[in-house]
Amino acid sequence: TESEVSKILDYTHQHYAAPNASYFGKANGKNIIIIHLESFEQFLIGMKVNGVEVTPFLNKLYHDKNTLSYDNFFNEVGSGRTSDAETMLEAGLFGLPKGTSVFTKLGSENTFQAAPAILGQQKGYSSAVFHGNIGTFWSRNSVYKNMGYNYFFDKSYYDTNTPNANSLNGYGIKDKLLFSEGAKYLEQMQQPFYTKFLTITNHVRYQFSDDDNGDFQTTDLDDDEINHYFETAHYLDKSIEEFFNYLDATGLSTNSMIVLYGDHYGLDKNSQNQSQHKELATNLFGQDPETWNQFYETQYQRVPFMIHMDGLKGGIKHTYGGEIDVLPTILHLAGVKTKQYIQLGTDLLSKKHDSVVAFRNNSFITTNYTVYPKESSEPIVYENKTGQRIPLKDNPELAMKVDRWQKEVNQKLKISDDINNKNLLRFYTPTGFTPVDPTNYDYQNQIQ
Ligand code: GP9
Ligand code: MN
Repeated sequence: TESEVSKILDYTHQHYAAPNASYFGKANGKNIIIIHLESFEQFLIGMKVNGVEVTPFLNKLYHDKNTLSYDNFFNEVGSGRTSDAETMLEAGLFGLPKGTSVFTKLGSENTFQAAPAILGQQKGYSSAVFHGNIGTFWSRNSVYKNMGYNYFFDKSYYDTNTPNANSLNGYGIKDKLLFSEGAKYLEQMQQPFYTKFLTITNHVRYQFSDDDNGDFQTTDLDDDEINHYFETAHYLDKSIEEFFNYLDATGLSTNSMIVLYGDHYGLDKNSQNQSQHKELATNLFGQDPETWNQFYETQYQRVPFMIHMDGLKGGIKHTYGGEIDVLPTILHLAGVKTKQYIQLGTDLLSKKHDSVVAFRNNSFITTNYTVYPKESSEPIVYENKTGQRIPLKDNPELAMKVDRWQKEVNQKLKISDDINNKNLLRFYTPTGFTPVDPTNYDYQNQIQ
């Protein structure tokens, strides 16, 4: 109700991180192109297999002088996976705690004040999502209407009858086709546009056909899923390169800001319930298997986050942050103030950025520590630098800090759950914002 909303507004005002003046509005009036890198983990950046880079194009982009890159950026998804990453990106709210997704459980009914509507109303942006799967997956065809997306180009919009015979995998058309076919629609969009390309080929099972990857030779580990992961990641990298070539050729790259992020882990548990990250770390990166524990699993929740734009002052930033922080970061770059919106992250470029990264199971990571909530006795705390466990009983000062961080994390997740579960945004309309009317949109998607 209204009184719950006013408490939440107290919270967001207290936690508000004002934009950094040297970045605010730097992308004013530019197109915004989001590239959602399916299941793409940070360790792939710079990695070589058999002497060859897995993702040569993204590696170059990562080091480009016009790219802001982050190496301590974490995925914060729960069971909603891709759709949770989208909820954070578009609405600045977390996914749900367990077993379900905001998109499928609530998104078709709930009120959002999301990126496409904000940018559309405040800066005249048109908006679209491009995705190779059918429109009903994760209920996207109805959620996007509530978020104010003008267009949703799902699988049915792309011509799969191309010379590229292997155009499909289990979850939809392959990424090269998504970008090359998507370009037909992108070209016709009114500028500036806010668009999102959801890639899919690098999705678990990592199905792949050999003819796409030239000479790339993958690893030879016992777990074939890991071997295939590098192949589809390599393919994804190529598809991004082709898309960038297209953006350069059409001149779109000079008036666009391109944002890339990995949505969540790609390696997880294999059938024996062994950690694939452990397999990777011990077989390829030389870690002693005896040392493996939850601390390392959490370190492997890093995913890339990059912002590329002509004239942007780039560099590799070590700031700790996560997916919840993307929305205010992008809006501030676009020259949109965010104080009146209920968004739970903070601008990564702000001097007031909150670097405590909350995970959906209430564990968290800070610049120096990785923490798991107390179950019976004390919280489990590791030092990031050494991976050593720090007993809190000898360290009352740290114990107090951990306690404070944990309360903050719990509170933030609880506020997000209340907003989502009780559909609280219907009781609040930010100044200058017009509630979205989903009946304004008709996507003509493939529905089965
Ligand atoms: C399906 C795709 C995959 O359309 O977004 O979703 P995921 O399994 O990663 O949540
Ligand atoms: Mn995903």
